[in-house]
Amino acid sequence: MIDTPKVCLSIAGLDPSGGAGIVADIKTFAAFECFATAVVTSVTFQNTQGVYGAVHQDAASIRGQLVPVADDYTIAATKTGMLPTREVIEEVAAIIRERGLSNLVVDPVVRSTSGYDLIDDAALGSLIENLFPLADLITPNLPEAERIVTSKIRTEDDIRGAGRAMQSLGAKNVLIKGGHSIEGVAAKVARDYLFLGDDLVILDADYIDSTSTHGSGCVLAAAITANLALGKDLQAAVKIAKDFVLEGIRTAPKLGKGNSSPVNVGRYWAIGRMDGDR
Ligand code: PXL
Repeated sequence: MIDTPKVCLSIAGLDPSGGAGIVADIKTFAAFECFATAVVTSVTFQNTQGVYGAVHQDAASIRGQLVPVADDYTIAATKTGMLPTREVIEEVAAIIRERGLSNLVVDPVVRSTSGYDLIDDAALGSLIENLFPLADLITPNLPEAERIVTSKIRTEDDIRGAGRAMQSLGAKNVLIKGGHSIEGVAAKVARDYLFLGDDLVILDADYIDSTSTHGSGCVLAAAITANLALGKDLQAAVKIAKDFVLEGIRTAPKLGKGNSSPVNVGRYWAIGRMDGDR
């Protein structure tokens, strides 16, 4: 008998080139042997060379996609990624509240690596107001954290201030990613800061100098989501996810002609290395 898998839900944008967004999330859920479900918030036009446009969904589309899935399955954990408009955010938040969806990871996607704005200012305010209080974890990178707290982050003191500021905006726990460009942190260290309630856990790994990082934020948040679905606590889930992304950058297949090549998302190390010899 095959065990019933944990169902994970991604509410995110479609990157048809497969590096980021829901395609990356689905592959990541599958890598951890979770059952992937997905609600599309925006259809983007992109490849490894750039982002060329997007057609956003409206509230009726979000509700139309999400409610039948929530009616039918027990959703063990949910991740949100690109939520392009205030309308989409308000509907997503309303349904999460109505359905009591727990184990919620909010990746506050603001702009693509190539500099395309994936969300407008009104939407960012709504994301903070409506989704931060529902999230078990938010996962901003440095530019996202700067835009959320509206100040520059240069030092570890700034990071601490930003993490606590985001908690006071309603986020219970905050993971600020990408401390390798912070003053006083060695350039070879990829340092992330996990604000876990009143605690701060510093997570260090070797920094890999690579452009094959397209989708790394999506994969990290999706891997955390999958591990929460599997019953891991937040700190353990973040550590496993960080290992998974680093391995994904290290073994990236260098696909595409552009500068933003996707990370590798594979079952091999998710299951094989973390859980022994299954
Ligand atoms: O990595 C941020 C991101 C999230 N979601 C979608 C994206 C991107 C970046 O390009 O396209 C759909």
